[in-house]
Amino acid sequence: MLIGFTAKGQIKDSFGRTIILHGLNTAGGAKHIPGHQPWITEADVNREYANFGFNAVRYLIFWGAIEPEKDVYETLYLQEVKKRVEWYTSRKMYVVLDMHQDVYGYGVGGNGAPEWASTQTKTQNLIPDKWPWWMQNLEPKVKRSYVEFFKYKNKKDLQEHYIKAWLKVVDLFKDNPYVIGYDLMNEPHGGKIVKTLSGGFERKWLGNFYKRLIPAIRAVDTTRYIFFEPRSFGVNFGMKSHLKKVNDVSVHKLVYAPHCYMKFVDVGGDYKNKDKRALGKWFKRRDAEAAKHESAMYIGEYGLSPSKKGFDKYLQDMLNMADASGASWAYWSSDPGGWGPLDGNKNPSPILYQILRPYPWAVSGQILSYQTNTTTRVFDMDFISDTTIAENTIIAVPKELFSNDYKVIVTGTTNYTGHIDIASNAYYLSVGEHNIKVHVQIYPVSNSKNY
Ligand code: IDC
Repeated sequence: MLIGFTAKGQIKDSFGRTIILHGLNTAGGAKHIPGHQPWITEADVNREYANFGFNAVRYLIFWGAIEPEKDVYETLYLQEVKKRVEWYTSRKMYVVLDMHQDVYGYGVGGNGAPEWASTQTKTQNLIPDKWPWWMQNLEPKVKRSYVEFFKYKNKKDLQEHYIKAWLKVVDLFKDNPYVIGYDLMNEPHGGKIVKTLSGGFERKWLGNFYKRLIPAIRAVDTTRYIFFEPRSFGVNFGMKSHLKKVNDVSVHKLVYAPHCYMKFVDVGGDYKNKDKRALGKWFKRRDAEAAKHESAMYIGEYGLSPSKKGFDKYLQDMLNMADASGASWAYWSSDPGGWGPLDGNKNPSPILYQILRPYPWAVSGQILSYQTNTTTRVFDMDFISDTTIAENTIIAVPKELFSNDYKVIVTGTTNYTGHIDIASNAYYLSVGEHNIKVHVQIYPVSNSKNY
C-alpha cells in the first residue's frame, strides 16, 4: 500500500481514475518580465508531452499581473495565460495554476503582489544581494508587508483583492476539465520570524486566510482540486508544519502541496548520507501532514543545480521516496539552463535523465504500489482493477528514455488488452476482470543511449 494513499488522499480525474502528476514548473523567468508569460512555445509544450512523457505543469501566475492597479483587471494577461494553458490541456495534460510570490511582491523587490498592495516601498537594501534570494524576506519592509497582508485586521482589502484576483482566474478555467487545480499561494511566509517558526503564523493567519479563500472559490467551482501549501520557511528543509487541518466546503478535493528543498541545495556541500536521512524525515513529516489534511500530496517544487556533486543520487532518492508515497510532483523549473532539464540551447541537461521515469498517469482502480529500479530502469506496479471505469489505465513511459523500445508484462489476469501509444508516450491497458490484483512490469529492451 502506498504511504500516502488514504481513502481521501488521492487525485481522481473526471472518469474516476486515480492520477499521478509528473511535470515541470513553468516558469521562473515570467516573474519580472513585461507580460509575465513563460519562455515556452507550443512546440516546447508538445515536447514535454510527446518526448518526456510529462502529464502536468505547474503554471505560474501573478496577482500583480492580474490586478496591476487596484480594481483594474488585466484581461489581456488572463487571455494570454488561457492561450498557453490550452497548449497543455488540448493535449490532455493537467494544469495546476500557481499564484506565485517570492519576497511578497513587486513593491518591495519581490514578485507576486502588485506594487499598490504594499504600503512599504523598498528604499534600503539591508540584505546583501549575494545571499540566497529568500534572505530578502528579512528586509523590514518585506516583513511588514507580509504582516499587513496576513494579519488581515487592519488591511482587509488586501486579502479581499487577492481573493477577487483568484475568482477572475477561476471564472476563466472552471469549465476546463484538464485544469486540475488551483495552488492558492506559493510559499506563504509570515513576515515575523519567531511567529513563523513557532507555528503561530500557520495556526492563525495562514489557516484563517485559507478559511476565507477556499469557500470563495467553492462558491463558483466545486470541481477543481484546491492545492494548499504549508509555510515555506523551515518546512521546505523538513521541519514540521503547524497548519491545523484544512477543510474544504461542500466537496472534499484538497491537495497538500509542500516544497522540498534540502539545506544542502542552497547552502554548502554535496549530497551526503545525512542529507538522505533528512530527506527521509521530510517525507515522513509530509506524509503524516497530508494524512491529517486528508489530502493527496503534490510536491510543488524541488530542484537543484546539476553541478552539485551527488545531484543524480539525490534525484533518484527523492523520486523513489515520492513513488513510495504516491506523491505527485513538479520539478523547479523548466527554465532552460541552470537547474533546468534543458540547457541554454534547449538540449537535454543531465537533470532530465534523472527526473524521467515511468509512472501511473491514470489508473482505473486502486494503485497499491509502483517503483522504478534506478539501475535497471525496470518499472513495477500493482493495482486492483475497477471495470466500472470504462477508460484505459495509462502508464507513462518516456520516449526520451525508452525510445518506444520496451516490453510490458501483465500478470494477475489474462483478461486484458494493452498497447503502446507512441503519440502520447504511454502504455494503455484495459483489464476485463473486476477487483483483481494486476501486476505490470515495464522494462527496456534496447541499449538506448539515454540511460
Ligand atoms: C527562484 C529562481 C531564481 C530567482 C528567485 C527569486 O530560480 O532565479 O532569483 O526564485 O525570485 C522557491 C520559490 C521559487 C524559487 C525556487 C528556487 O518558490 O520561486 O525560484 N525556490 O530558488 N522556494 C525555494 C526555492
